[in-house]
Parts: sequence; structure tokens; C-alpha cells
Amino acid sequence: MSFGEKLRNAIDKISGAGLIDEKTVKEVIKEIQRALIGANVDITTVLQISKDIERKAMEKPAGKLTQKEHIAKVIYDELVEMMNGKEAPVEPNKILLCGLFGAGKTTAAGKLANYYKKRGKKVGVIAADTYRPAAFEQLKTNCEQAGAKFFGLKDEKDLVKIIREGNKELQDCNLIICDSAGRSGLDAELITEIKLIDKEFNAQEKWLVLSSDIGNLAKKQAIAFHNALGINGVIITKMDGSSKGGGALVACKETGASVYFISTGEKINDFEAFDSNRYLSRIMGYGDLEGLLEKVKEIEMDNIDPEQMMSGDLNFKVFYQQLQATKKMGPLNKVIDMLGFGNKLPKEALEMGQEKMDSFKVIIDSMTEQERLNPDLLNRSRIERIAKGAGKNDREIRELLKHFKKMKKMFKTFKGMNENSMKKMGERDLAKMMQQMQGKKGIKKKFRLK
Ligand SMILES: Nc1nc2c(ncn2[C@@H]2O[C@H](COP(=O)(O)OP(=O)(O)O)[C@@H](O)[C@H]2O)c(=O)[nH]1
Ligand SMILES: [Mg+2]
Repeated sequence: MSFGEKLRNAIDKISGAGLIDEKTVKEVIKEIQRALIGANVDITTVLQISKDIERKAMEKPAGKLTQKEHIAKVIYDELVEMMNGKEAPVEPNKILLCGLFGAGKTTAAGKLANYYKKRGKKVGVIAADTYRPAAFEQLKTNCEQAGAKFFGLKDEKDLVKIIREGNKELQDCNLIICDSAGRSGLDAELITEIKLIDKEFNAQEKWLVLSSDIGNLAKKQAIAFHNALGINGVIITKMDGSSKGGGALVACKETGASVYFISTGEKINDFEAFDSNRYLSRIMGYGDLEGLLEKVKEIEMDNIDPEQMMSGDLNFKVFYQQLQATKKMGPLNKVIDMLGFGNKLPKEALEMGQEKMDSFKVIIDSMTEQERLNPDLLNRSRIERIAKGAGKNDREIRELLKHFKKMKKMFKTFKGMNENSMKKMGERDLAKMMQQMQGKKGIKKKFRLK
């Protein structure tokens, strides 16, 4: 399970819980901890986040939020804060890129040049990697693609000279990006070198390029580069891979630097400004935060017993609860659609007005408990008795029965679903079931939560 899926499971656990108490919160926190640790977030951060969530979870919700929504939001906010995303500077003059070998610096140099060029900057790039012979050509090609000016002195080893001349040569640019060399590991030589470059280049912006698969080494790197230069921005690369950069993200918190960009592929346009919300939503498979909260709300279906629903048996009690829940959560449609039975649902039931609902309630209230639980008992004389008791006529009772039959048919359809998912679905509640069904191939796409 991916980092995002684990986080999502944790949050879904809240929406799926019948009652939210401290024990549930603790359980959810445990799951979040597991997700974070699995993503190489360091333990100090994990504990801090856990404490914050625990403290805030049982606070009184603000505004119209329910306790569940409040907790989901608390968790989400904590995670977003952990990500430490900020908008990248709009008008940087100079950017120094640093990082280990293969992190994606040279690629990012071209992408950044492209990004700022599109925003009206005249961009120049200096090749200050004297370590790797191929770096010169690689950067040159990237710059050509981006339409940026390129400066380099092939085979020159004197970094100070390269940068001094580069600064002069690119004077007419209003953004100069400097690509530096990396090493396969952090060593004294690399640190000495990057300090030298920094002194000569004299940039405000010193950004660390971290690969998303770096894991818990990210923190160490971030600190070392930070101590040497004072890192104030981070680019996380290779976000298109399986690793979603949990460790890299948290490394930023360590230095106080923000993630400005993420790189999502090898092509020049596979690059975007980092947005914590969007990132989190994306890895968790939610459209956005609003979508998440909406979902939490939508699956508040405590009144429905999914086992009952799945059993294919319908009685009047469940029928009424179902109608109520339909109203409460808006379109039951959506749930049904998600399950892949979109067109089988009686439309009238979905669009039933409150008045009719009330009328049905009165009728159902006039039944005996036995009748409510065993609809088959309703014979002619019982119907007459109920109608009288409820002050309704036969037509209204028949209408109720018609709706009831349709819903029963729908329940039967549910029952017809394959045994395996049935078992899974009966597990906790409808929320859980929905979540599992979403994971089913084909349905997910159809039902992207927005
Ligand atoms: N899939 C993927 N590959 C990337 C990304 N960024 C860089 N790369 C590749 O990673 C390798 C190392 O990148 P490079 O820019 O040369 O790293 P540097 O040593 O830090 O300059 C190259 O093959 C790049 O094409 C990315 O976001 N996604
Ligand atoms: Mg390079």
C-alpha cells in the first residue's frame, strides 16, 4: 500500500467509525504513524504530529463541521503543514541548485529555466559541474529546449572562473540559474566546492534538489547542505516514480525550507509548483480537501446497516432509514452509481419530496413492530387497519408498497454481487464498503471524488 493509500485509509477509518471516541482517535493516529514511518518520515516528526492530532481531535469543531469532519480536517491540516509547501518566489534573480549526484539538478535547471521563461523572465544558466564530463552537454541541450541562455567553459576546472565569467556573460538576464556538481554521497569535498560556488555566485535563492526516493537520508542531506549554504527552497524530483517523497518532504521541515517545485518526469514540462493540498489529495486519491470533507459528509450513513442491506432482505424499518439517509446525504445515486448499479435505482425514490417521506413515516408508524420487520405479513385487512390508523387512503399505502418493492429489488441486486466483495462489504459499514468498491477497477475512474 502506498503512503497516500495508507493515509487515506486512516482518514476513511474516521468516516467509517460509528462513534468517535478517544480510542478511535488513537487507532487512527497509529495508522497515520505507520504511514509516515513507512514513508521515512523521521520519528520525532511523527511523534510531534501524533501529539498535535491527539490534542486537537477532541476539540469542539468550528462552524458547521461535525466531529468526524473536524478530525479529518485536523489530520489533513497537520499533514499539509508537515509538507511545508510555499509559493516559489515570483522574481528570483539568482538560483543556486545543489544536491547529490543524480538527484536531478541538471534536469531541474532546464525545467526551472523553462518555467520562469514562460513567466516572462530572461533566463541564463551557468554550468558549474566540472566533475561530470557529460554535464556540460546535458545542460546545454536542456537550455536550448527551454530557450534559455547557456554559459559554460568546457573542460575548465576552475569553478570561480566559470562563475565569474558566467555572471558577466549573463548580465542581461534577469534570472541566472547555476547548476552545480554532486557526488554520490555527502563528503567534505562536495561541501567545500558548493561553498566556493556559493560565495562567487552570490545567490539569494539556494535550492536543494532531492529525489523523492531518497527516503530517510533526505533529512541528513538537507541539514548538511543547509549548514553549508542556508537552503531556502527545495525541489523534489522523480515524483512520477513509486516513491512519493514522504522523507524528502519532511526534510524540508527540518531546514525550514519550503518545497517549491516537484518534478514528475524527464521531459521539460514535467514540472509543477508544489501545492501541499493538491499533493496530499493526489497521493491520497482525493480530488481536493473540499472533496474530502464532502465525502466525509456524504458517507455519514450511520442509519443504514450494510449487512442488512447486503442480506437482500428489506423490511419497513430499514426502508424508512434508507429513505431518510437518501435525503440526508443527498444523492444516494452517487453511492449506487459507485457500486456500478447506477440505472437500477428507482428514480422516484431518489427524488422523493419531504412531504411524501413524512407521509410514509406516518404509515410505517402505524404498523406493528412485527409488520415492520416482516413485510410479508401485510394482507388486505392489515393494510386497511394501517390506513385507518394513519389517516391515509389505500392509494397512499399502495404507493408506499410500490416504493418498498422497488427498493427491495435493489437490495436483491446488491445481494447478487459476488460473494467475495460481499464479505468484504459487510465488514464494517457502508462507508467502508464504498471505499473498497472505489478501489475496484473501472469504478474508481468513473467515480473520482471531486
Ligand atoms: N523519471 C524522472 N526522471 C528524472 C526526473 N528528474 C531527473 N530525472 C532523470 O534522472 C537522471 C539524473 O538527472 P540529472 O538532472 O542528470 O541529475 P543531477 O546529477 O543531479 O544533475 C537523468 O536520467 C534524468 O533524466 C524526474 O522528475 N522523473
Ligand atoms: Mg547534473
